[in-house]
Amino acid sequence: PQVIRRADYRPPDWWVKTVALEFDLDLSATKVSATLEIERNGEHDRPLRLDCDGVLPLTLTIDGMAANWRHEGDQIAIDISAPTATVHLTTTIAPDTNTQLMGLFASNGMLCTQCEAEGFRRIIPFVDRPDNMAVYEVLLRADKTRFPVLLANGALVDSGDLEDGRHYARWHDPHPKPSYLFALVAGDLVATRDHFTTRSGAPVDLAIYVRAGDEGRTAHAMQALKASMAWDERVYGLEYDLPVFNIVAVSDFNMGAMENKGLNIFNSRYILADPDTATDYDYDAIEGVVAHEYFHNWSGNRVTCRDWFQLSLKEGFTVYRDQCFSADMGSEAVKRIEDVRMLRATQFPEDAGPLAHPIRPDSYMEISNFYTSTIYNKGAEVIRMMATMAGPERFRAGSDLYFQRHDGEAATCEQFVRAMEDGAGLDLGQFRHWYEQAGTPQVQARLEHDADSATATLHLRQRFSPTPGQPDKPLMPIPLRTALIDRDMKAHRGEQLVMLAQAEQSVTFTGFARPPVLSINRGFSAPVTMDVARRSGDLLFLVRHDDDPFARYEALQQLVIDRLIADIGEEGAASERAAGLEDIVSVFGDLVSDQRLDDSMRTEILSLPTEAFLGEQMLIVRPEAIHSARRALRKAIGTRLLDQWRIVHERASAVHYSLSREARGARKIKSLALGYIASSEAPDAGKIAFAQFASADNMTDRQGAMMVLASMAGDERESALDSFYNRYQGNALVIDKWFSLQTSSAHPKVYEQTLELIQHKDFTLTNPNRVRALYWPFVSNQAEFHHASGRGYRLLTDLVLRLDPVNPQTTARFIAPLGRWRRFDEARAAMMRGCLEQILAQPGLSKDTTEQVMKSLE
Ligand code: HT7
Ligand code: ZN
Repeated sequence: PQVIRRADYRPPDWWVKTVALEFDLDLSATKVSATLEIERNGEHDRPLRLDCDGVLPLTLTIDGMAANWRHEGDQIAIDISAPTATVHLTTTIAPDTNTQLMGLFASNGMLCTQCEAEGFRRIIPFVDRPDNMAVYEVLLRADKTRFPVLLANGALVDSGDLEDGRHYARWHDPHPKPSYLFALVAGDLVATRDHFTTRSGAPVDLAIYVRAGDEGRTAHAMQALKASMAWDERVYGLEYDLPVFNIVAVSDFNMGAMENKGLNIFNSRYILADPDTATDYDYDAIEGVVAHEYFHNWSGNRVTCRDWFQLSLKEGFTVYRDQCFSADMGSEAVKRIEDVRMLRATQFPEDAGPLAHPIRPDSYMEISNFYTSTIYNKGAEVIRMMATMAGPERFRAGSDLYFQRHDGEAATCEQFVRAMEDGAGLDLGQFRHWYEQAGTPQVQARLEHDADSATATLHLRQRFSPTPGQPDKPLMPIPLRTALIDRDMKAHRGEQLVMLAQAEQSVTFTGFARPPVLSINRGFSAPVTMDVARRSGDLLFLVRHDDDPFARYEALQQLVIDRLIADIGEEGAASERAAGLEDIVSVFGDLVSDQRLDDSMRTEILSLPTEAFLGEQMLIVRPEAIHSARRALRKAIGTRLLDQWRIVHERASAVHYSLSREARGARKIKSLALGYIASSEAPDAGKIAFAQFASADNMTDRQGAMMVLASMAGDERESALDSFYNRYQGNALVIDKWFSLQTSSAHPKVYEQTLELIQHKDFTLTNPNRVRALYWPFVSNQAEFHHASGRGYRLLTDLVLRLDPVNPQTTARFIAPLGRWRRFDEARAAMMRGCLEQILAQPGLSKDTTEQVMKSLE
């Protein structure tokens, strides 16, 4: 496939200024016509080039005269002599055969679009690039019975009936936008409606459209939408700018949601919730995604991206904004822990592997492959660092200037950084390397104490590992929130922001007669790995006394990681390891009843790192050893603290269901306690888990119990799984959970069960949610996926080969796990490479999958 390079950016030769679209909608043959007002960009005689993917014009006129076109790669070229022209073209497309779910596609009898990044060219040939911003008017015609609801961007300007049981709706969006923000929906949908009045007094009609029967599950999404609108006004001074804001939920969708102007389209899993079918985690995800898409109205739509290399301009900034929103809506500390856990689970491995890329990449083959954790989550961390360096007021001044300067434009990351420099008064010269450089920086820290001068000197170093195409890297400025904690007072004199900008740097703090304890990278102020030289006992001290909740969490995680890595490598004397275990059990025991913690935070702190994360800490991952060491530690914590876990479980079980913070915390700790009770192998564990399952009046408790049962042997497991399935048959989102519960379990027969599930009548390759629900937990189940026989790799290869012709975008996301072959022993690495080679040899393999496989083999 052709490589597209950032350095080759040139503005388009022709601008499309206005677009009038007409659709005669039909599941199998939709007729599309487009009238484009175009304008030559500068002095040249180059043709108008329109991007096409699977569609060609059936008719084409220029200023009313039939015109010729020719193929040039993935484009058609049309010679035009005048400086401006009216181009009219027509085509016909078949939404019901569009299994890629890009462009116009059918989902459960409705029609909808997905145009980001390059889907619009599957609807009509067009200048399909984000720097072409045009005003759209859209006329939709369809059968009134099958498609009673007709929606597009902007506001409805006209509607009415036509002959033969058809009707029409005309929509106009006054805001110039790139084609990737175009959307239409047609279907038999019901709306939940509400209103919002902007700070300036403008009324906005809000609606969430779902299939009949789902309307009782939209209240939480609507609440989240109104809260997001108010938050963006309060925190960023940004108001909504159309009289309507529509959301539509669809079941077949490649990603989470899409921020089309005035018509957001959502994967139904990020809209539909009620206590019986959605967990607390689902509720939070809905709140976060609704906010994310709403915030795009400014960070993405009003100011969009010049080209797709700038994707993090809108995605990194918008993720940062939605993270802050969710922190404000709930617990800042818990949200930070969740976000860092996600970054470490997804972005750190990506940044350390063959698919590593900077947050502003230099090249790509298929842009869909760049909707990555690096662009989104590391992108958000880069914005967060600027916010940390500037402080809230100056950061807001920077963002105000950015929106003022670039409103209505297609901008670049460099323009964002410049606005931050000018508005926030930051010098971001060296900081720009964060945009250019892939890989996670490694920071070493050591605190040296000098009793004579009563000083503590912090010695810091930064290091980088090479990443593909970047063998050497420049130094980066790394903001480290730091505190030195007095051992007696168990307090510090204030936190400092230490900027590590050189390869090695030392900072001296005065007034420390005794060596203090170092608390560094508090709140995870920089997305780096820390290697801190510590005195024995320091981590335990931090777990008990650090006033930064993230640092407390981090200290216990580190203590556990150190312990497990030592166990896996059988490092140190057995007696030392036993003493280490005593420390962990004892601190867990204290934290189970620590009054300073709420239950939600308590659950975070007392959760063990995943097997995959432990693997990340090792040069060569040893799946079986990790699995047994972690299991043994869980068993020890479960057994030694069994009485306490029982008390916690009972206490939490007495709390009635509500969405209050306390009740949610109780549900969270309840299932954690249940998990430890099960790990203790207490004879009544199955009975307790089944009782939680059977008496649950909400999905959080039911799923929490089911997760524990799914890993157990015995009748309770089968009976709970059957009852879960029978209760929710027909509810696709809950049946997704039923699949995931089984493929993520630690049951000894999980592989065989997964094979059976692939044959289950409810499994289908055409629904991305279902594919991800079954396969993703299996692939993330380290001990199973990396089974020494290679059967896990073969199972995934089989999926890739079957799914690629159906949905290449979803397929390509499954390549990364095989691409990690360098981190495994020779036998596993050879099998993983063999699978990649087998995939690459498949005739007709998509561009998406080819790019990921080629890079993984390099
Ligand atoms: N901006 C949206 C991206 C998106 C997307 C990209 C490729 C293929 C399908 C897609 N659906 C949505 C999502 C977001 O970040 O808000
Ligand atoms: Zn986004």
